[in-house]
Amino acid sequence: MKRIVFNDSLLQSQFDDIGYVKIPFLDEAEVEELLSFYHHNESGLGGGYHSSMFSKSSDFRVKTHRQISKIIKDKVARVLDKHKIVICTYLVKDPGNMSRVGLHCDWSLTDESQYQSIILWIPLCDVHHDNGAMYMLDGSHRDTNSIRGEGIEVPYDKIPDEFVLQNMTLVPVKKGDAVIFDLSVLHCSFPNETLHPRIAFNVGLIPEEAPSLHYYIDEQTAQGKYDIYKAEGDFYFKNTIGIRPPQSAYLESKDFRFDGLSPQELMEKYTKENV
Ligand SMILES: O=C(O)CCC(=O)C(=O)O
Repeated sequence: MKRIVFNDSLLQSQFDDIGYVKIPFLDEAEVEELLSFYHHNESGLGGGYHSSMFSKSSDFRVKTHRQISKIIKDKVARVLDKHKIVICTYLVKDPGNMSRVGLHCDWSLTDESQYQSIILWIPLCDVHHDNGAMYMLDGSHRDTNSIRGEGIEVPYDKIPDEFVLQNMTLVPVKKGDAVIFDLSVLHCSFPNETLHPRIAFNVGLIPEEAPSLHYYIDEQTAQGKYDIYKAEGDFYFKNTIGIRPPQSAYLESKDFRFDGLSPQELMEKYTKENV
């Protein structure tokens, strides 16, 4: 059995059941401080959907991480049972059709055969379907693949919108409230159809005692394997997504096995009349 995530047993049982919870988190002043930081620091990104994790400026990535961590860390310690912050990033949906986020699970941040990787996702404005609230597939953390990472295909993005709209849960969120989810829950969000950017941020977390890992595949990876890098300290700030991390962080390569349901099996299992 995996170790507990939440200090509160009711939250833990909801999290175990559907893979996520929604709770009040930031106060008004903290929301304003994070918005002001975002507006006063240049990420070099814009248009559609953009995450500060993809900023070419390592300085911006570090500053963002430090600013968000400073504001959330005490609350994280109250809500979660001894977890450490791996990376904090802004997630912005500019108005328009290019801001869709397809159906996916997030990268594993540690060895998920032993620990859970989780995300805290907090919007800095109220969110609903029209400006990019998330849809979650309740319980899907039990059925998706556990080895996820850079260059590793998550095959669920071809699942049609009708399936999402009919079988997944829309999670509207008030500004400053948090959705905390297991990274293996399937989720997505539709384009921002309003006139205002939707600014949110997320924070990746793992248990304090868990190793921080980055899984990676590219054409240099041996056939049928995936490469594992140690992602401690400033790994996500010194290295750029899309470029193989340095040899100094390399740990080992293992056989890759897709251990989740196929998209077809998943749709059959989670179509409401079959649940
Ligand atoms: O910000 C969004 O709309 C999607 C967020 C997301 O997919 C994530 O945090 O993994």
